[in-house]
Amino acid sequence: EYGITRPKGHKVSFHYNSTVEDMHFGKTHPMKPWRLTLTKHLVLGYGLQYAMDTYEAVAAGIDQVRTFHDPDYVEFLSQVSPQTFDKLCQVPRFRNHVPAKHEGDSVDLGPFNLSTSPGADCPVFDGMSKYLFLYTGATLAATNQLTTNQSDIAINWSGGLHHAHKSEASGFCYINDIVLSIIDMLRIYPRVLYIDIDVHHGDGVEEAFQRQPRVMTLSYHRYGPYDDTGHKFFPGTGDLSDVGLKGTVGEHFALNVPIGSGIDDRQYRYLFESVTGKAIDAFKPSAIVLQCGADSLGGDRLGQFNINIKQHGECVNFVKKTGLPLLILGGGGYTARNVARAWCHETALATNNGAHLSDKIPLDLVPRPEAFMGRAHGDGQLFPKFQKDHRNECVESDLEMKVKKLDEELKY
Ligand code: ZLM
Ligand code: CA
Ligand code: ZN
Repeated sequence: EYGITRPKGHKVSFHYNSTVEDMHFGKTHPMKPWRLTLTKHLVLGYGLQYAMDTYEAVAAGIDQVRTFHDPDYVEFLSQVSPQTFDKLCQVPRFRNHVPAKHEGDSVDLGPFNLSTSPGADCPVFDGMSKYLFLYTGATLAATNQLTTNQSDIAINWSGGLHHAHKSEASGFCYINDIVLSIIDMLRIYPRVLYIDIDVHHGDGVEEAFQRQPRVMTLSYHRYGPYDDTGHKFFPGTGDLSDVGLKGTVGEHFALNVPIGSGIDDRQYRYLFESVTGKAIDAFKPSAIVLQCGADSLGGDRLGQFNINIKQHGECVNFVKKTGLPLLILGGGGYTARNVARAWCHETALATNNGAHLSDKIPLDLVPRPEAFMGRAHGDGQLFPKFQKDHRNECVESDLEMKVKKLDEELKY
């Protein structure tokens, strides 16, 4: 009825474990794993499970996580809970990792930038250890499907946590599943291109590969001296001039596309297709990792762009058209229903040769139809038009200048 087909010779695998849905970062913390429940409900409602192979994720092993992260940090993460936090903080080798206190810090930070204060970006919560190793396990299983040639596209919406550093949590991210995946891919693929359409700069991934010419990182993000509230937009890095670590072989293998607030569909498409197209031509990747953070959508609680779900999906389509092995990951996304809409649509694009799902959500087949009914919840539409709530700061001449600068960067 909804035109779900399984194209011959094109395999998509979907990696997930429902246990991640039950996690709570804190009462008003913006990161809501519940968005993954909504995504799953839409995916099942549209029958997309028949168009791909679904795999139940298992937790990553400690040794796998150590291929990038500091062993002390991994050990801490594997043992931490609200009950064990204070005790672990007394262990001398963990105490060494408490960050220096800065003036104006609103919360007390413990080792590795973790905290039990409810106001922290990276709180310690019940079941956290399980959650972290599960989303990482899902990304590594998805990666394995690609590297062993068993899937053409592999999806993990619970992954894509691009801010985590070697021995520090940052910006709602604890284990950098993306870095672990790319490290694994480098055993098989000569070159890996990482593309990041989350509204935040993919700083953790860029930093991890800043000396690695076999990995090119390309992030599109909100960037500017100050945001609406007079603060720097998180994490405050990713300027146009940031092109990898100067004086190392990694120089020229990081690209950043800083963007002002309120960018619209047409402008975003112009930037994305010009820069991504040129990057693919110049770098000739053997595989691509696409982080699809949905906080770049209009109406996001934390984002400041005005792009609609169809344009967000066009980025997936554009990358898919290369025909290269493709790992699709989630990331940010703080208006839960829209995250679910975008990721369901993108799951369909991955499986279905660019055919769009019906705008009418099959409410009779969705487990909790009320979640998508009524005016406040989008009137049963998959592609509601977002009201433009951010002033468009982007001017054409400036976008052209950025494309030109990045094009020159790609000539190295
Ligand atoms: N304070 N609660 C994107 C990561 C964005 C750093 C300012 C903490 C929040 C935010 C936390 C419940 C991805 C910063 C913020 C408040 C220092 C950020 C807890 C609201 C709350 O209500 C909140 C009390 C919290 C955090 C808002 N944090 C908004 N923006 C950013 C991190 C992650 O999407 O890229 C990938 C998943 N942090 O701006 C502060 C500077 C900590
Ligand atoms: Ca980004
Ligand atoms: Zn984000």
